[in-house]
Amino acid sequence: MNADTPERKVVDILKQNNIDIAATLPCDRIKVLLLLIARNIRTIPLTREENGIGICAGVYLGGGRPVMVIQSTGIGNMINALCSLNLTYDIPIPVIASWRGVYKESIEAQWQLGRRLPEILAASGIKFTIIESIKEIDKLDEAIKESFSNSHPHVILVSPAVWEGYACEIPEPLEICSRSVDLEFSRSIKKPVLTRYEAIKSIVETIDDTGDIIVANLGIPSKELFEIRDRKLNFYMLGSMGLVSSIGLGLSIIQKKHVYVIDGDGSLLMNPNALISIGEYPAPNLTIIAIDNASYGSTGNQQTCTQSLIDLELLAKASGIKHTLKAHSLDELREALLLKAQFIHVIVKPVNVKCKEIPFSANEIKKRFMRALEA
Ligand SMILES: Cc1ncc(C[n+]2csc(CCOP(=O)(O)OP(=O)(O)O)c2C)c(N)n1
Repeated sequence: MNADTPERKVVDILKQNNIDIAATLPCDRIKVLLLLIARNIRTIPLTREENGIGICAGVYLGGGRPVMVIQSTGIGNMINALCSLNLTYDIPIPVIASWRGVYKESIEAQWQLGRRLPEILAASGIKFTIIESIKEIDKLDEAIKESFSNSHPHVILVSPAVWEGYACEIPEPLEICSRSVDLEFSRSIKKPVLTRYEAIKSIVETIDDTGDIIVANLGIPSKELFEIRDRKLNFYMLGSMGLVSSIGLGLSIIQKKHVYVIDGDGSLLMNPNALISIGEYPAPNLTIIAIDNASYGSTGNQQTCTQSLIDLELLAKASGIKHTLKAHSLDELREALLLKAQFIHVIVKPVNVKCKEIPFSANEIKKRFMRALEA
């Protein structure tokens, strides 16, 4: 590949900035860039951009320097996560977005969001930089540095004009091999006896108190964990429903410590894509504990479809997660935790224990957690 192509310059800038993980989802205009990034930087392919925000937040919290490389339409899938995670906790993420809808755009579906993106980002309080041509490529370096030094997201909208006129290697189509699916699954789900509080207490009592990480889901699970045992290696989610397992994945990719994620049925059903990334990147130090009370417990126990339709363990298996277990009792849960199963489906009653509020700001939760990881 020509050494002076815009794509090469982008990869050089990423390397100069010590970027160690790139979370990507394709756009036709950056297919050559994506190929080059995959050859040079550890790449996590995404199935939905919002998950990249969770994974990259976990990577950053664990001491890494992530970047996202996506199509600008994906920003429409990320706004809540950017605001409720990155802006709330002060977590940086440079997002290189192939800016569609404006320059020589023939796809009508790109126009509406694409043209409005600068206003949408400005109104959301998200910093952004526009790069219109290769002459402005140094702005990418400045934006990456700005994101990390000020601990907030920075979107870099890169016009397709940047890549125009250079002779580039076109990616070869993949060779698709034959494959088989061997999945036999039959489980009985008993009437629940445990509560979420009892399950979380058992998790805290079973794991390594001084060495293991717990990432707890938003709402009552975080408050219950705080009430049972507050520790510096607890990361409490205050928002970003559906992203807790993605954050756990990011942490486990960059960290050696074991990461236990307390997720919920409502949250997993909001974002089952998280399981697909975990299936694709099986980290030996990640355990997802799906506490299934068949309801949106934190908002008043409205029923979810795990009661009637979906088995979360099967969903995990179908997503490529191999070592899964179900737990109805404290003994079963303890055993599954000691086995460090990748996914534990815990059947509980919809009971919320009244707990005090977590007295820390998001920034305090983040700083305390990151300091504990550095120690
Ligand atoms: C995008 C979004 N939609 C809705 C909510 C409101 N909300 C907060 S917690 C929650 C329920 C979470 O349910 P689940 O994951 O099953 O966990 P549980 O509270 O039952 O432990 C909901 C709907 C939200 N925070 N974000």
